[in-house]
Order: sequence, then structure tokens, then C-alpha cells
Amino acid sequence: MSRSSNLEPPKVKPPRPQLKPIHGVPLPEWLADNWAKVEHFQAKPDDVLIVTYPKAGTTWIQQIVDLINCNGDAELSKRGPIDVKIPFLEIFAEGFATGVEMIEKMPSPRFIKTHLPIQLVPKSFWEKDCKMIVLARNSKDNLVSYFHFHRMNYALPEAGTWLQFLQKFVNGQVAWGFWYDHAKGWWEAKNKHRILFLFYEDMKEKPSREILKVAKFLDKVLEEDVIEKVVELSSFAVMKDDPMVNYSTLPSTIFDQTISCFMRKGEVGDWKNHFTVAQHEAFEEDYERKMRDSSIKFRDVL
Ligand code: PPS
Repeated sequence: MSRSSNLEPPKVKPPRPQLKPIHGVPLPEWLADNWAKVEHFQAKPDDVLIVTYPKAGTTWIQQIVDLINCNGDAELSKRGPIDVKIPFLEIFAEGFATGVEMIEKMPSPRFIKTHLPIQLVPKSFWEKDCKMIVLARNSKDNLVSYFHFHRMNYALPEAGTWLQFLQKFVNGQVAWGFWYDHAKGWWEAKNKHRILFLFYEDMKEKPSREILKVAKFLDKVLEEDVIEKVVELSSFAVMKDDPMVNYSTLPSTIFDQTISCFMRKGEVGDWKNHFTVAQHEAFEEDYERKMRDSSIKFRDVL
């Protein structure tokens, strides 16, 4: 399995993209310019959508889902890179097949990744009543991870300094828009549709418990030894060194992992190494204002 395309990936780092609004949500221009292809995507009833805000643990839940589908078989799960087995709906990268093209060639049941806020999800997913697995991560660790990702990912705008990025995140001037709206929108929808809502912090606390929730949602029954294998093979330590999930197979002109690793730390609470006391106070005050109309509760320490 490969990211097949007749085109060549870029040999030099491309210029950083601008953000362009689609229905008010800033998206990288390579996506905004192809928006119609995403909007008109035709879902099938047995498609499963994996939904995250960027850097909330997408690759982790993708790996868990794939391992569950493989019944914990390590060899089978190594049949291809995670972004080929579970393509990213809205990716349009020079030199690679697009997410939509890859998904359209896949046999059912198809598992599909998206970062879209709920209002931008193509309407066919709702018409077909598809199952959706949503994974959310506390805002401060999510922000820290997104900052480091901007530093190394040439398909996103420049990160700028930590303070500049913090301000852009709070003001929703980052790709895929406001973290706050993403979290609230999906949380509100969870009881109205076939949605399993998970938290990164719960997965860190007791992965086996959350893996069982996913298996049940997918109507899979896992033996005890399979659960143990899924826990092990989806652990941060194993995933960090697994080329099928650590994106080391992508050229450094796209992800320059000498700047920051894709599998960076995988922890809860790394925000404490980034925020000053004053930045933290201001962030919390603003968070309280933005989130007071929602019942969603995150943990940022374990
Ligand atoms: S992306 O580009 O949006 O798809 O990135 P995403 O996979 O959502 O986020 C990457 C962050 O998830 C961490 N990660 C993990 N944490 C714990 N356990 C496992 N197994 C795991 N796999 C990935 C990864 O390290 C990134 O977080 P940070 O905080 O930057 O380390």
C-alpha cells in the first residue's frame, strides 16, 4: 500500500500556505481551493468517520481502530502507512493521491479521518447516518502540540513565536479554526447521531477501557489477549518507532522531523513547559468565557 500518484513529491520545501475561510472557518489554501471536492464527497452507510481537531491524537485512534479491525495482528496492521489505510478526507498534497481519490478506491467498510468542525462535514455523512468516532484533547496540550507541528509541517503556515501562535490559536486564526467551536460542536452532537466521543486524557489513563469502548462501538468482540496486543501496539513507545504511523515515510520537504518529531511527547500536561503564569491566567479566563455555554469537561493533568 502506498500514497500512489503519478506525480513526484516536492524536492524542496514548498512555500508555506495562506489560510482561506470556508464558511467562516480558516483552512489551508490547498484545501480551500479544492473545497467543492470535499463538500460533494459521497459517503456510504458503513463508512466510519474518525474526527479530531488537529493534534488531538488522530494517529493514535486511527492505529487503535486499525488494530481492532486486524484483531491485534501486528503483521497485518503493517500492510501500509496509517494515512493510506485510513485516509484523510480533506488532504490535497502536491505529488500524492488526494484523500478523496484514495477513499473512492477503497473497499468497504471505509474508515476515514477528518479534522472538520461539525458544520463543515459533507452532508452525505449525515444522510447515510454514518458512525463517527470523535477524539478530543484538552485545549492547552492540543495547542502546544499544534505549535510544534506548525514548526515542522510545511503544509501549514509558519508557527511564529510561541506567543504569536498562542494568540492565533485563541483567536481561531489557525487551520481548521477555533478549537473551542470544534469541541463544543461535536460534544453537542454526540447524543443526536451515532457518535462515540472519547478524550485523549482518558486514553492515557486507561487505554484498555477506551479500546473496549471503540471495539463495542464497531460491533467487535475482542479476546483478552487481543486487547493486550492492541494496548501494546498502540502505545506511544511502540508507535514512535513504527514507520507505518510515525510519518517517517513522508519526505522531509513536507514534515521536517529534525525540527520536531511527529511522535513528539505523547503526554498530558506538557503545556506546563510552555505557558508563563500570566499567559496561563489569561488563557484560562478566556477559556471560561468561550466554554461556559457547554457541559464538556476536560482534564489537563492526570
Ligand atoms: S495530526 O497531524 O493532526 O493527525 O496529529 P495527531 O495524530 O492528531 O496528533 C499527534 C499528537 O498525538 C500524540 N500521539 C500519542 N499520544 C499518546 N499515545 C500515543 N500512542 C500517541 N500517538 C500519537 C503525538 O505525540 C502528538 O502529540 P504531542 O503532544 O505533540 O506529542
